[in-house]
Amino acid sequence: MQVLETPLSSTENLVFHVQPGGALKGTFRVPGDKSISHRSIMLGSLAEGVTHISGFLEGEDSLATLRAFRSLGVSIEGPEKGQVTIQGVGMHGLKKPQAPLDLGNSGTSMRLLAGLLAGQGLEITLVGDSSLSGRPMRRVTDPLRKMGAIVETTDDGTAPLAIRPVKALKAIDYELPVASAQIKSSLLLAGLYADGETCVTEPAPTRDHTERMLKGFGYPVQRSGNRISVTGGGKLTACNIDVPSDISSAAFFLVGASIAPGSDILLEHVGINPTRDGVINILRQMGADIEILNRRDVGGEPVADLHVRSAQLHGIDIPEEQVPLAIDEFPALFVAAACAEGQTRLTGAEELRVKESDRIQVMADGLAILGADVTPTADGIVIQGGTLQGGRVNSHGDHRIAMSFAMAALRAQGAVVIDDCSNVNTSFPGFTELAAVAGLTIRAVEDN
Ligand code: SPQ
Repeated sequence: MQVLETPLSSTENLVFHVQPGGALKGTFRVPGDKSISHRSIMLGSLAEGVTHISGFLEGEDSLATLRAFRSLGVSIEGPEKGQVTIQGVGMHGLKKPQAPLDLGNSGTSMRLLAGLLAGQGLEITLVGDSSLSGRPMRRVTDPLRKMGAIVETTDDGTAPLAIRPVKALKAIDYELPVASAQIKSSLLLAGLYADGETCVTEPAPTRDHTERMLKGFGYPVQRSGNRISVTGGGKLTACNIDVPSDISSAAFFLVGASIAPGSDILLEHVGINPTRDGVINILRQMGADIEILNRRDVGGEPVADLHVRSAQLHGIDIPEEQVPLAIDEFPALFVAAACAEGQTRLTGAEELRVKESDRIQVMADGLAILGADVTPTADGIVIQGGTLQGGRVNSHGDHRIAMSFAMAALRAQGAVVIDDCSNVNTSFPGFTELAAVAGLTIRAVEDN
């Protein structure tokens, strides 16, 4: 199979060396929101007219989406300091790519594109790196088939995904088996091309960036409780998008500043969409000192500045309704729990096992190396707070695990060395530089 772009993630071992102790101080802006960046490229490409994006995340995941749309014939300028300009081709203007689309490490790109491309009448193959090629895809291909799409997986239900042309898609009424914004979004995007009204019911609220952005592009979206629907056959009108800072990237600093005595930071322009703010709610329940300042609305997304000062955290039973609202922040929250007084218990989070890594097991293994008392369970973890020592841990190529262990060093009694960190670039380019300015003593070393 010929792939046009060079592979998105490098194979060399990028190792983080983080010295123990320190405090976080200063005013910072973390990079743009990954989920919103993906969606801005997708909808901007299908819109009529020119879409300008500012604050676009120049990380490998959102760049994978951008390159995919270039390969689908869309003219996209940038990114240049977060600015991107898209000449929209309209709902039916995408062209057959010359080669499979390489989506690197990005689950969002693959699952949303499966839906968006299912009704284009084009033959397209989607491929990813070894981590993405191990993640479950039937969760989107099964309902897409019910809509009449032809989207094939491997026998294991994984990528590559082979999309074949079909004449038409039909609307379905689908109950999501898991709380997943990626499945919801994939079906809504396919629904734009379906005959009739596509309805998706979610078991619990999940991030609603797709719905908000569709409305921003002038496409009607109905919501009644947990049931969301779109009617096919409409059009998108180009608009300007200001991408807020990613709360999932801010989370490392929220945790770092909370656990490191003497810390005092201000994180500017952070997206605080209520379907993403679980990390703030959970940390506050643990006793964190987080002030939400200057709340405002930016292009349909709530944004604020977050002021964080260190505090003595205590363990809690994490309320299950917070789980989908903080799903990507648990690696960082586990570090907070390991530094808290008493026990923290997480349940209802089995989805963590099918992310870029098995985030329950990989975090449990790393925290145990650092001397924490952790017990992984099928759907969560139990963490007894205490003292952390230094040690060498492996992120298993998972960006969020790597950055979480970097913050753990703030409370460790020896240096923390983290293997396999190059995928930090998928969501947080410039992490080591920003973390160093904030007060972490961190070095990234290539070890071939
Ligand atoms: O894109 P990818 O690789 O799936 O990224 C992750 C992450 O940690 O960055 C998950 F591993 O975020 C997902 C998130 O977990 C991004 C996302 C979205 O933009 O719609 C939704 C969530 O996934 P899901 O499976 O719960 O819908």
